[in-house]
Amino acid sequence: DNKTKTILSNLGINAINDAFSTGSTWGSAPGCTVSTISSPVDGQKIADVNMATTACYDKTILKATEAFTTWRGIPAPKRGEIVRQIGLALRAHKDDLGYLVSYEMGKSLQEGRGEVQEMIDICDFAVGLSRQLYGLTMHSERPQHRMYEQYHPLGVVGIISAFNFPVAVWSWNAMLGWVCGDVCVWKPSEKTPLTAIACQHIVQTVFEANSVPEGVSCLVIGDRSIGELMANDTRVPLISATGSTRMGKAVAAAVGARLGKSLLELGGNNAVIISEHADLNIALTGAVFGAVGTAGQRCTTTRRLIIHESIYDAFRQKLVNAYSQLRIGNPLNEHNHVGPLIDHDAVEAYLKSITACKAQGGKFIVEGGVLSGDGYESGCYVRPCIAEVENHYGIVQHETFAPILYLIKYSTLNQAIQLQNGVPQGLSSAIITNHLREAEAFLSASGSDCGIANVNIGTSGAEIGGAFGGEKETGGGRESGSDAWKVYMRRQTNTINYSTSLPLAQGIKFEL
Ligand code: UN1
Repeated sequence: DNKTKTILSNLGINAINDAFSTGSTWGSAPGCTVSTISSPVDGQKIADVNMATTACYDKTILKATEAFTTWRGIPAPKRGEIVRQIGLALRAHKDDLGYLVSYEMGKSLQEGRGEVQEMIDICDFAVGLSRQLYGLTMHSERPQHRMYEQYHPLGVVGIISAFNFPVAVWSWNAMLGWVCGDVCVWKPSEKTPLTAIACQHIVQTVFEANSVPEGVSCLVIGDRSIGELMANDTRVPLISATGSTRMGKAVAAAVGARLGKSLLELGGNNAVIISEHADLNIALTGAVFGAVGTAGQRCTTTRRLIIHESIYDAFRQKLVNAYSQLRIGNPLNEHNHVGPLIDHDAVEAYLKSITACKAQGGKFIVEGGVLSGDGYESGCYVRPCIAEVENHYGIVQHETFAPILYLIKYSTLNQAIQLQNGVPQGLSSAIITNHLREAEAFLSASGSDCGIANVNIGTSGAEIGGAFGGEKETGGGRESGSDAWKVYMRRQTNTINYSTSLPLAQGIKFEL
């Protein structure tokens, strides 16, 4: 579309088919296969991009490794200053980049801009952090000895990101990695290379102005074969991967086999418990945004509502009414609530899950289906739907990345918590209640087993200041805020003897 062309030229992007970039150098190699990217919004082709080969990957890693020796020597607050400038550049390009995210990925324009806002927020966070990479000091058991710990840069961070947050999740990793003194090699989802290319350009303008060496920010456009190369590569000490549990298990096995570090943010199966003490207006808006926002394609999307029996029928009716008012259509039109799924495979998976749900006993109270006709030409628009189910159904235990919401009834809070925890995933969770005891029980050690547990807020839309991630099949990683930065550094314990003798620890005597 024309707007996309204008935006690309605003960003100084002439060619968008290169398979890799190490900064100002962009390139491809003989043997690159071509992948055609089209928008789920209107089905129009956006670009043909080259997919990186092993040779492209190797070039990138070599440059990154070389750049690390310079970058790690720049004081952290100086690296933070450069990240501050990236935040300014993102502010300047917020509308353009937000539009590209929306057009390439299909989320609403507000959410596209919101995603860029998350990037700006993490830049600000990283700037502050660049002066706060604190280690502890300890009291040595030996006289005239000093003990402390310091955090050093780790090296090359491999970032594998997913299509659903095509730019924000990369930025959580890259901005923190950069202030920590690491260099980053990013493999974006092969479904959303354009927004990644745009980010690399924005960063590169700032890096060039600050004479940052080639290789500190690298991009490799490729499929899972590139992810596999990274996971097995001992030159990449940390792999941060976002995506399906299946992908995460493969990455963890490969990285683990070489005793590398991995940071995994995988599937969720997030539930909201709606208590009989809930403010039902908060419950309704939270549940509907959580379930249909981003067309159900957030890791934090609300997939299950666990509703108290005394309000079940009334709340079900409210949901049905709310769903009948949803406007499904072009996400660039801010009037619409729900945009398309990412591609036809996602539509297939959505349809299969609906069929499976029915076969397993699910009863649909809002029917699903694929939309066709005017405005729906891409074939990626589907109806958000709702089914009454039981928690143990195979399909309910599984994360389908689509707007299918499951309703489950409960009678006691303990039972609700068991249902909430009774899935393989453990990312986000919420309770809507005005009852202090219920809220605290939900947040206690015997409450939610998820990485994120909210009260009177839905499951999605976390702020960057907290550590983001989850337990069980969600992979255990934490990125973004709090002390998530520690995984991007190596910790070193230092003991210094300034006495004139050599006392040994644990009182051991050894005389020559
Ligand atoms: C994701 O879906 O991978 O909490 C990230 C949220 C967003 C990030 C989601 N801030 O919904």
